[in-house]
Amino acid sequence: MTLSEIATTLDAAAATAKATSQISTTQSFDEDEAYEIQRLSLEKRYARGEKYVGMKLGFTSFAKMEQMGVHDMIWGRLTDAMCYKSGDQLPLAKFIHPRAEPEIAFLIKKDILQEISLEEIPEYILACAPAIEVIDSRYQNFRFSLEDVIADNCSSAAFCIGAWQPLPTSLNDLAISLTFGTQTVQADQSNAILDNPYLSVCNASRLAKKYGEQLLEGQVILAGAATPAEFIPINTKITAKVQTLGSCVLTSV
Ligand code: OOG
Ligand code: MG
Repeated sequence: MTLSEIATTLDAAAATAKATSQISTTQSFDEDEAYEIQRLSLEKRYARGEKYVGMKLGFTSFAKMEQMGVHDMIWGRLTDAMCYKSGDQLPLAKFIHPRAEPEIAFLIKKDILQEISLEEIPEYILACAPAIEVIDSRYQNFRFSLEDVIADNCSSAAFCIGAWQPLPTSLNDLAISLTFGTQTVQADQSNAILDNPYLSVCNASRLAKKYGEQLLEGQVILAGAATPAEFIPINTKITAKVQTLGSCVLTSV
């Protein structure tokens, strides 16, 4: 298949919520080609009217890398159609085999046009918030190589951001948890995200510059999960909580 044909296959799998087979088992492609497939598949969403609203990072914690058997940071594109408000219902029929992750989101204050340092973050980032990311690999059994998952827009499917909070001096040593109903299904510390979640912003700026993607005022960055992801059961209240930042809720239906 050409890169464009792979993009069409992955876009159709996402749009119809039907899993497709892993690409890398029949055809090899490298990381740059994988990002080109991702770009081409997002073009199809934009052509249907969806808008790019920011970037998500993946595999920024060892727990996530271990869960999925891959060992490098990745990034994907978020669109307005993936965005849910806290308190919304999440219709599971729109997805293949969705999983939830507790995350931290950042709101961009000023266009990020080059790689920024930790010291520059207050100049470019307005606020942060607890978030839920819903990932939904378009590959059967959620199995993929690093190139496969990049091509598949890093499993991006939906996200929900809680109330924005002013940036604290540090985002270290905060408890992060994911709860289904009354049961805590995942919990860790914010340090699980690159030893410092603010480093996700620096890495997003580096990757945006490298791949020519936007990080503009009003757009968002998802830092990457602090814990492994959990399959979402039906009729379940999903809560992501970040100590001092608050929480964010979706209910699966
Ligand atoms: C890839 C997406 C990983 C994260 O936060 O690490 C990700 C996957 O696990 O399917 O979103
Ligand atoms: Mg994630």
